[in-house]
Amino acid sequence: MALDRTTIPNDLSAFWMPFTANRNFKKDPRMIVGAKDMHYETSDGRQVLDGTAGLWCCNAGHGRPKIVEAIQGQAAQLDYAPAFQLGHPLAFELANRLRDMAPDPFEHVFFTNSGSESVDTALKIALAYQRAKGEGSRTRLIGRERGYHGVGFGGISVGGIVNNRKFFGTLLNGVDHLPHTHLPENAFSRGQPEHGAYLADDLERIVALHGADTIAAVIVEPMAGSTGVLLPPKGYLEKLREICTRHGILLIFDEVITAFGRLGSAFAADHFGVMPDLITTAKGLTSGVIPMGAVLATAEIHDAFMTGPEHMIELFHGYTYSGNPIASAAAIATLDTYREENLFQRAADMAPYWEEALHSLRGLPHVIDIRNMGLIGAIELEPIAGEPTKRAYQAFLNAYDKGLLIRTTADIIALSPPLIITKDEIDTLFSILADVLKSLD
Ligand code: PXG
Repeated sequence: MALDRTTIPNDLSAFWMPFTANRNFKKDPRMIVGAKDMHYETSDGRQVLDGTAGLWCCNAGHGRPKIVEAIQGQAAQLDYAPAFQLGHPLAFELANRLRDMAPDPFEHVFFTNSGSESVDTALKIALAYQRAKGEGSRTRLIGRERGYHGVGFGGISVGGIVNNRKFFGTLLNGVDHLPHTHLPENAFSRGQPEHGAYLADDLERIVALHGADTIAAVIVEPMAGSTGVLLPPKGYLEKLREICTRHGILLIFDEVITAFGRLGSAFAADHFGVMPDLITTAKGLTSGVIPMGAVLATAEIHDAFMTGPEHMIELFHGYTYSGNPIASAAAIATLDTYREENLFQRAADMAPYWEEALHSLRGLPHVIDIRNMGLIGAIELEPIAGEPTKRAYQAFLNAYDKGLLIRTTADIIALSPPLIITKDEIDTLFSILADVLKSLD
């Protein structure tokens, strides 16, 4: 008998939901039962405009025919093949496609199943690379306050979101953090803020403290998403790159959110014109449809491993589902969709309209900052005294009731719609949001 996929089970207790107020949710569940293009369909038959591309991932929108067909076809052709010591054509084709799409220095691709795994993979490659080069004393990893790099032990160690770290013991040894880039004087910036390039100089302090020869890599989100959209100040990433290069430290861009068109180009590295040594991706790689991630590496890094006897495994790392056939098929179809519909350029073309509409919320109650870049926006609200996060959470619930999906983190509303959003839909989104803001306590 086919499962009924649209009615709500009468027992919600077994599923321990991720990053969710479980008890609260289960008293009053919000169930999604369908999705098409820019909209979700709820179990009570409502259409909800997707203002967040799911969780920053459904960049091509929902239910896109080419992706659906690719998954269906691949499931019938080859569902799974062992990922170690065997291959299947699509994983190689996908890697080639990513290499061709990536900035020049990136010639190799390591497949994972999520952003968290991409981060762990990149950190491990960085450590093993330093060792392969004869620089085994470089074992420290540097992250940044307010950084989000997923939820593996590597990611939460270099990450800087306090609640994601403090419950979980002592984490990785030998990690230090740069300061975050949120400066009050940059409030209501449009695009990259003016002030704060100097914050990258803190890396010199860390180098002086520990010695460059103990540091393997620095990892940052070129645009910090999860913490509530913090944009890199002008000149900041360039400075970070220069300091890393000068000290033989690898620079990792965590592009799990920024890759695949979010900023109007394939990668943030392209957008900012700053080249890291490793790039982590996931989310938009398959438009969120199937779990998959990828780490992009330069030839220099990859080739450092290709020494020794040829029958030997060069990197002792990988996942059962690295380059999974159905995920590969979904990713290729996703990249085809991006290309055929010119979605990255579309995002770039739509960005000025998006920026105007977003900043029109300035002056509404509780709004203390608005930030944007590409098809990303953030509205920071004044927290209710003594009750942080409550006001934004109310906004989330209220928006959902009014037919709009937004994300909130602390008292910041984050927006990141699918790249297919139209001007009319942008207008609808901000008119609902304006009503929501006016209705808040
Ligand atoms: N790095 C970055 C920069 C991310 O944004 C991850 C790694 C981890 O990816 P996985 O696939 O393991 O979840 C992320 C994930 C939000 C939100 O609302 C952001 C993420 C995930 C869920 C919610 O901001 N980012």
